[in-house]
Amino acid sequence: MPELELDKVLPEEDYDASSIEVLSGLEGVRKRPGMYIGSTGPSGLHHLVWEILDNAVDEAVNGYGKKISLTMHRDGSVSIEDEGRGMPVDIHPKTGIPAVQLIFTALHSGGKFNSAAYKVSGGLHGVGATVTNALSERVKVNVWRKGKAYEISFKDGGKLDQPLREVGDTWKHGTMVTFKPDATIFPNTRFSYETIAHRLEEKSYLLTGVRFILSDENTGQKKEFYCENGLREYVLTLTKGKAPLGEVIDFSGEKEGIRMEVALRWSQGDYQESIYSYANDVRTGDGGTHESGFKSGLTKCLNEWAQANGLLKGQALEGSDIREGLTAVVSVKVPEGMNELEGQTKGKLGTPAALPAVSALVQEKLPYFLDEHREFGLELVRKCEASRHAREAARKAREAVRGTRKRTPEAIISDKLAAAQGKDYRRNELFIVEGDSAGGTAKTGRDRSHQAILPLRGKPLNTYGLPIGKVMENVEFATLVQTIGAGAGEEFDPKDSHYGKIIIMTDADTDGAHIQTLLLTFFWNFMRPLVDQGMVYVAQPPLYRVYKKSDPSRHVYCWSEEELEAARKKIGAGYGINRYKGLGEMNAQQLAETTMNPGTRQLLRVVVEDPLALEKKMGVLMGKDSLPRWDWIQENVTFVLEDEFQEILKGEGNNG
Ligand code: 1YM
Repeated sequence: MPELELDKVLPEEDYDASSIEVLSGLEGVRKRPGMYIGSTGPSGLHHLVWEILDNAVDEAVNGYGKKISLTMHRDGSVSIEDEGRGMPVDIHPKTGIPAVQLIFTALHSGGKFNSAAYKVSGGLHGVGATVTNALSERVKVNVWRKGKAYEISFKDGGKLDQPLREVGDTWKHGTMVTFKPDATIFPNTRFSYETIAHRLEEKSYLLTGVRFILSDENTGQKKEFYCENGLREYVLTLTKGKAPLGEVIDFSGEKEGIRMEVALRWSQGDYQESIYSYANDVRTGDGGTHESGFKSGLTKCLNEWAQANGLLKGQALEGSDIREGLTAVVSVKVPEGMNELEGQTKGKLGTPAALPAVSALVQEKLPYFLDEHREFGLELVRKCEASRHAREAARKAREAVRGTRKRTPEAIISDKLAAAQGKDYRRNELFIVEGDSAGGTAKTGRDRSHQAILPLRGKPLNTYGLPIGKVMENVEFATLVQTIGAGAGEEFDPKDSHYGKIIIMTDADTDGAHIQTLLLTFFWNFMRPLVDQGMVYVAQPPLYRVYKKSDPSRHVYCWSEEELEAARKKIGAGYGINRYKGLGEMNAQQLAETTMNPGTRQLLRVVVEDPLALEKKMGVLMGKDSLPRWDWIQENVTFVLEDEFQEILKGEGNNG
């Protein structure tokens, strides 16, 4: 990645030339936005917010300001305001440029001229405000600092619009950044209230005592996130909808300058382990030394406690036996200089000292809790023992699943499957079709060289929280696993998939949406790499066909009310309308043309932007406990699939 070192880029005298160099840094971001924000999809778009938000959060972490407000405006811009010291406005001696301007125009300018403890923490690469500026149509910065109010603005990807000027006296202190994303960079510039709300909620758990206020001027929605009990409350929220075993346990400590906070809770009848870790308030999605330390400490502690209480009959408990049904949040604050984030997306903590530190903390604090809550401790050990037995049984089930990974001739797999003739697995597509009748139509309409059809009868099983052994007992899912041919659960390997695309095709009604949700729940929990690699799709059958009564060969398919309106106008007088309530109402040729043929169909690719938010919501929507689900339905009224699985409209073409 090209990093611009300010001192090299800006020679002392040559002011004009140097500003051009700086601009070319912004150009670099505009040319290859993916390198800085991951993608120009929704995830990348929201990065623009996170970069500015992280600066405001850093200021609050350092003890300046207790309130951060975020406002989504009508014109598509967003403002973020803090009550910190205000960004520095003094002139950088070498360049003659105000600090605030450099912060927004020079990559990696972050720590160059700051006085004290500013740390470049959040963000993909810590390039912060410059990236947001480079990818915005316009940016305005208001600074209230030392009794004066200032303003500076940029336009067209970071070009200076209005130079910094003093605009009056004030008692306020803080910073407000308003920006509007550049529509020539992002195909979709609309921010998601839900995504932002979730991020602010997450931050509020980590930053006890800071108030986050979100408002959306488009809808009038407003929400506040404020939390006094930190991680404890976080785990409480995460386990909502589960059947908890005991209370939330939390403890904290400090070792070798590393501040640590841990909260955890077990649930009954839940087979997943959900550990969320953070380093300096940034999510470490790939774990790292702090997470390893937590796991090793937990395993040692529970084995020792069980041993000391004469509870272990056979061999020691394995870590995975202990972590079954566990929800935990581990947060460490590592001093600057020790904070090593690894990996492409900086999602893994590498700091060696964090491992023994967290491990020791768990071994020090958890036994106290168990001694004081003996009943709970006994029950927990019993649960772990049960997990061990289940693990033995699951191993046997997995071995059975493993047998399905062989490339069996597909005819043997299921008499319901209409297999593809070609053996180019990357090109092959599997349509999972709601109902036998639509399945029959699809079989006729497909391109048999590379399209296979698997009809589904009725509603699939809700697999949320089930162990793989149970799922494999279900005929429909066993057939699906066999058909895909790549195993399931821990044994799943996408390389073995017989299909490059798995396409869910249901009626465009609520039953269809339910089936989609159940299938996606299965894919997410047992074939997650398929989702991660963008191999799962949802077919989009049209809702209407508008045709000329005098010449029905003149017709237009419509996927929305707007398209219907336009089609009516286009066909003109003497039109007729077919309304498709289900796949079954189309004939084979129509179904092929509108929904299956790669040249003419529309597909939605299933993309998960925020796995944490998804897990949480899936717990609410698919979990055992119906109360949180009721709450959710009350609050959200309509059931919208897009909320659970964020889908990006994906044009067909080069993604073979
Ligand atoms: C809505 C976004 O960016 N607030 C903000 C940023 C800074 C400061 C205060 C700040 C830091 C320091 C001194 C310091 C930044 N400063 C820098 C740089 N809100 C928002 N609030 N005075 C003010 O760390 O020494 C970068 S961001 F580079 F100057 F340190």
